[in-house]
Amino acid sequence: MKILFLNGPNLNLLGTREPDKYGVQTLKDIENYIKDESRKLNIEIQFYQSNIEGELVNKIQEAKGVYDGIVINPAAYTHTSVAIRDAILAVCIPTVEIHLSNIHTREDFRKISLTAPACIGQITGFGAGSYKLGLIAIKDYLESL
Ligand code: CA2
Repeated sequence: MKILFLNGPNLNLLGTREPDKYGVQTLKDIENYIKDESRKLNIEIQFYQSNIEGELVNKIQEAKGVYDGIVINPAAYTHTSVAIRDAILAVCIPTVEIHLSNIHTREDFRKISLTAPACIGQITGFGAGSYKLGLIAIKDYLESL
């Protein structure tokens, strides 16, 4: 099983600012944690971060035929990106949306996700744990097919 983890804008800053909202771990720390977990589950993963919407769209398109599932934290693009939503729908790869913070308890504009309706489900508010829960969710979903 091959899973692609995608990370949107500013997540490269994790662990350096706003630890109250997003925790103290860097994205590299989370990647290492998820790599350890995926090894135990015999899952191959790739981690990718971009601040550029089109690069995330390209990665989703390129995942077709290569990855069985996608776990995505689209970050701010969650609330704005029709392009990412359309790309997820176009490739027909089962996708789980994840967030570190609980977007439903924050500002009104964060409560709306344009990307979640293209996904099989959304996990939000468990910090770095959302990445592990995303891994388990996509694995269970793919095994149930
Ligand atoms: O809670 C999440 O995972 C978010 O996707 C994080 C995004 C935010 O726009 C979404 O509404 C919810 C923000 C990621 C920015 O991360 C930073 C990390 C450190 C310092 C500044 C920003």
